[in-house]
Amino acid sequence: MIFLLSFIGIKAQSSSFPKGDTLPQAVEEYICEGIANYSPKHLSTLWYRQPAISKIKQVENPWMEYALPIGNGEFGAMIFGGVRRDLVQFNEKTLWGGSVRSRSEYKNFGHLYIDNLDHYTAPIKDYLRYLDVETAMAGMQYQNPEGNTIFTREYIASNPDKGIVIHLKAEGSAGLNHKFFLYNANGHTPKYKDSIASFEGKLDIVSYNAQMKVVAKDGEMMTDATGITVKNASEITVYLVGGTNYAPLSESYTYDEALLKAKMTKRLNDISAKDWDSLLSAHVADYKSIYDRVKLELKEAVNEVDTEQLVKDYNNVAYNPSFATAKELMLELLYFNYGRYMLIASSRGLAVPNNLQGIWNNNNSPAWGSDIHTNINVQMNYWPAEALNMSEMHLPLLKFISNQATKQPQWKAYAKLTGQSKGWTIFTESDIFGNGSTFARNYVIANAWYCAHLYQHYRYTLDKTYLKDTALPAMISCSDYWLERLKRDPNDGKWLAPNEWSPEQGPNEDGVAHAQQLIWDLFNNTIKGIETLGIAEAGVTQAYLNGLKEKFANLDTGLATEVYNGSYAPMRGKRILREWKYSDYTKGEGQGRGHRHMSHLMALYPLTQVSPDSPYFEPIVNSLDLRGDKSTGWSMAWKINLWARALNGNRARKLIKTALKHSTSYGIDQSKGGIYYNLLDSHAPFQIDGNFGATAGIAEMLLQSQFETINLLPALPQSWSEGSVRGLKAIGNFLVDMAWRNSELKTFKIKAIKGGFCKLYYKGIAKAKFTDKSGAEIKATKLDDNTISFGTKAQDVIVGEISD
Ligand code: FUC
Repeated sequence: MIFLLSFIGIKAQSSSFPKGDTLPQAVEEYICEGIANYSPKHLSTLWYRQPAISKIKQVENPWMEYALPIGNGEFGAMIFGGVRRDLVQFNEKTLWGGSVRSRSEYKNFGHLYIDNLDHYTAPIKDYLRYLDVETAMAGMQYQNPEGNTIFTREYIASNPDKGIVIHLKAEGSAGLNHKFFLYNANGHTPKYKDSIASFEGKLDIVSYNAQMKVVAKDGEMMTDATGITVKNASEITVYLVGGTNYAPLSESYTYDEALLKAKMTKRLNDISAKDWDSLLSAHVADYKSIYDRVKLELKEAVNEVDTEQLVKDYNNVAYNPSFATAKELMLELLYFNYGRYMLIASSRGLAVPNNLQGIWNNNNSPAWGSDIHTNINVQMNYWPAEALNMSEMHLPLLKFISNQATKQPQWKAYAKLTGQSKGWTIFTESDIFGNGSTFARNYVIANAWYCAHLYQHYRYTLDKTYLKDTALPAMISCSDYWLERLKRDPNDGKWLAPNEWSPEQGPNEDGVAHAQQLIWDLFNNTIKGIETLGIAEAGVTQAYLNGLKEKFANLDTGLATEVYNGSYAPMRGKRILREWKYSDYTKGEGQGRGHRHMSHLMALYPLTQVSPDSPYFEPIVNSLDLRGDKSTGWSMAWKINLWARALNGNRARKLIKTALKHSTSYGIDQSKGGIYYNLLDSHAPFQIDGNFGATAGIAEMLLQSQFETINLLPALPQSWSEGSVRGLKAIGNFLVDMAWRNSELKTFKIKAIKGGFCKLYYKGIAKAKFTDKSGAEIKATKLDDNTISFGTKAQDVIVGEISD
């Protein structure tokens, strides 16, 4: 049973916090015969024929390979679906070890076990485990060996009711016989009383409290010091809540720990006063109010093999630019929707961004502390938020940035530490208490990257209150930092960021492209933000604005080219974008072509500095090509977005094919990027940025609006020949629906949420027929054959039809 022990956590025990609780002794799972025929109720469903810990498919890390995530935005779990012993491994977003003075890590919270008291000797029949991404519901079912009873189990993490609920049911002559108990991953053994289990404790700063209640229909219940036992019930509902006393704005980052227990007790009382049906319907309605805003259809996609088989079949089909099989389309669609699902499940509520694993972690020494990494990772976690019309899911990051930049002291102290008298900054490895580790302390440009997110939310929502209160104060303060820090290049007189780094390679130099492009973006957006509000509202003087504009006009843009003469023959002689101002590509560490970071290509994506008609477009695309395809999970996800911005849909899909390759490592291994069978992205190991990055990339293939023109189907791969999408968001707060056939746009609908000037681009669009929401024909202003515009009022709808 080595595989069982290794999964639940030799590592979980390496915590430095008081021990007391011990992991339950491993038990051997029953042999489960998988369900023969299954057709999921909803197309976007992950499903499996074995529990995560299975006697038949033994893997070293079932959590990473097979367990399925649920979450309510803050509190979540990984579902194993075991029959002999089920495991619901849970987390809460603010349960971090460490303090403002020491390196911190995101922790496992605990385990909820459901042991089966029926002692089966023959195999279980018709086993099924699933995660329905369309309703945010996980489940499992099986038949007992006698074949007289079907057992079902459903799991949700409810946002409206703030907890995890599990519903067990027996249909047939046998009843439910189970024991429920908890494991505290950081401290003392749980207590049990009157069908309620609880544990509490304290890490370095935060205190935590978890409570579980078991309610059974029919049958008998018994509570002892080791758990809650239910015999012969027809239904059981389990309620689980958990939280910490983390408080993002308090000086100590906590609130009074005495209040935490009462808060969790109330939460448990409230949720357990409701029955399963009402909790489920409130949960599904709440989830769908976000998830259903977008719908992607790739014609022919069918969900007819289990998800592990789907990945295998997908990997067995070589990339074909002109054709995708039904299974390939299915996995691509499912992966896209899974990314949306996981953002809703991990990023609602509290002003704390997703860490490297979102909220899901079973390891008390996770890779990189499962921290908040600022040189690509935490940013990528939020790439899908705006374009996929989930603006509110962006807020936990945006509010966190605003709090740290303007209210809490640490990031301002880091500005001083790095030699400036004004502003704020943070380093690459950071946490929820405002700390940055000592790693790469010259990488201070993360502040500007954060500001790009602050302004992006405004560009999509046009929310001026947010611009004034949240975004602009942090952006102006960040601009102050850079206005003071920039130094003049003695050769060309341009303003440069001193001694910066191009993550994560090459020399530290003045004026690396990465930093210059980010400062260009920061100043550009700050100027626009101030002009949008006016200087008085923005709280600056005209002299300040003039000074900012002057520095901006003389800023090194981070865009310069060189001819590649390195060792990769196919690219030799081509013009590429310079990664360093002074060192040539081959003199940096860029001799090799495969570095995972595309730090100097920021200007193409996620930033918006280089457009297809820019002289830097071709060199930047060459640089992208030079970096190659295969890499870590997040790197491939970034390349999907970059190739979409390069307007090369086929290459973007080729990257999707590469990114969805099954990963064969659970440890840190840069050469094993891909996905696990539960479709979690692999760096390796599991890192959620790649999930979110790929989801954003698919949106970027279908719609782009970064230059204030809505570009319809800018990078549609030939192999997605027929399909439709509903509800994508464009900059300027427009909603876009499109349908295409034979890889050509046929119909589209634009809804102007706030009104305003609407410019559309698609090949031959001027020939389209346009109607308004009442069906009456309307006239577009033709700018050229491919570009048209409309003036719109709030809630106006434009429907376009392009005839064959
Ligand atoms: C960045 C990357 C690594 C890894 C780490 C968490 O530093 O360079 O590949 O993703 O973050």
